[in-house]
Amino acid sequence: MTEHQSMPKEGGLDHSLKLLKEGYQFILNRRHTFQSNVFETKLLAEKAICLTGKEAAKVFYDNDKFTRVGAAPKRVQKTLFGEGGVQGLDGEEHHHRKQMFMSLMTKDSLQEVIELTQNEWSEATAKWELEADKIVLYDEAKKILTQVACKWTGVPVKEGELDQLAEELGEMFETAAALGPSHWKGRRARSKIEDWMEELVQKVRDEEVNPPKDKALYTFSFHRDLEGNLLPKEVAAVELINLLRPIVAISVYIGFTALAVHQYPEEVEKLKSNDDDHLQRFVQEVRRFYPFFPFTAARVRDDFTWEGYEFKEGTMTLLDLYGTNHHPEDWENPDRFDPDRFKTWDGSPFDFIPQGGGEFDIGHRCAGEWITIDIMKVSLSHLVNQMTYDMPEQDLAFSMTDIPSLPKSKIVMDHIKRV
Ligand code: HEM
Ligand code: MYR
Repeated sequence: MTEHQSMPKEGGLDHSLKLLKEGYQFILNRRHTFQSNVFETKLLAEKAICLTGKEAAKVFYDNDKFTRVGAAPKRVQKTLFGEGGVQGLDGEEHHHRKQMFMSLMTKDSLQEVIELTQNEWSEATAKWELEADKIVLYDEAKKILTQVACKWTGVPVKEGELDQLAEELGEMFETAAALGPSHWKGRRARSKIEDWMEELVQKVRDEEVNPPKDKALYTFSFHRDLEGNLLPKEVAAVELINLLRPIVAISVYIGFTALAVHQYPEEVEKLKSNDDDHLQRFVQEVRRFYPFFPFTAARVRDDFTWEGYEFKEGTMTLLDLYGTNHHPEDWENPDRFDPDRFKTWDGSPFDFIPQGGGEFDIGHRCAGEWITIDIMKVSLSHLVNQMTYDMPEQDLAFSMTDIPSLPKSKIVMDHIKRV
């Protein structure tokens, strides 16, 4: 039997502001200080356990040990997640709802996302070549992906409303860790988009709007829960937004992809043949290397002991996603950008977790991970092989403390031409 030992603990009343100030480095800094992959701190006025690394991730994704009910802070629900969505469910209810998402991820449906993305990139590049002195790639990517997301889900949007929608979907994830006026901007964006989406779900149910039956707008509007009831329209709206918002969030990864293309020309050479393995490895390394989703949260389901440490029922627990992707126990030279490391990666669901770990169906691993990888590959291939451009003098530094992070300039490009 393992001896109980006391968990390394950060003293003091509350460290929420430090978390905001230190961003992606909050858990990492304390891992160094305590020389431990487990420690206790205080966040949002309650005791919180922080975990990092592959072994800790295995425990975090054990459904018998952790629950998601009541795990996401209210302010994150009001901006990023919404209320009543799949992120906060457990057990059978979660499995059934998650199935609603995963059933969209068929081969044909993913192929459709790839083709939509290719078309939007081609149209946009043609327009930039003709009309734009320069572009801000991140802002353009949000528009491209808003089109992709709406077409793929069957959500109708008028041409003139697209830019505004791209901005508002962006605000939901851009403000997820913000305070003050920015936080309120995120709340307003969510509340407006939810109203619009609820109305749309109602119209689909009333057959005033008739999307194709295989589109998410249709399947989510008519999804039935385990008791055979339609979802409240508020919840169906939250789940549809759980498709639109994160597809647009891939713009952050597109920004980092363009940065990597700029910073690692020797790696880019390998992409010129458009070989799928090389594109895949480059994209995986972008998702591992650059900071995006910092950590995820759950609560201890029932008391348990792990490695001698006691986890008490109800305790808020954070798993460091960024830190796990860079953990020196699991990665060689973790701070080196090296796509070839994925040649020999064993595919573990616990050490490479930019979009969460564990299983898709019964766990909370990101439902959109395959879409993300496909959209990134198409975008990378387009940047390298379907267009030429210059990157004028700009500030490409990205912060390790701002969540979400992005190169400061948001990637300015000029002299754009189609190839
Ligand atoms: C969950 C990251 C894109 C849909 C998650 C989680 C993370 C994540 C960290 C939570 C994992 C956990 O709590 O254990 C990301 C990142 C993305 C992205 C960094 C890049 C932009 C997408 C896309 C979609 C999507 C494109 C949909 C098309 C979801 C859904 C969940 C989720 C529905 C909830 C899953 C559940 O609770 O069971 N994502 N995601 N995400 N993601 Fe993503
Ligand atoms: C998405 O829109 O779902 C995908 C990307 C969002 C990244 C947002 C980064 C801030 C996350 C705050 C973390 C709070 C977790 C409890």
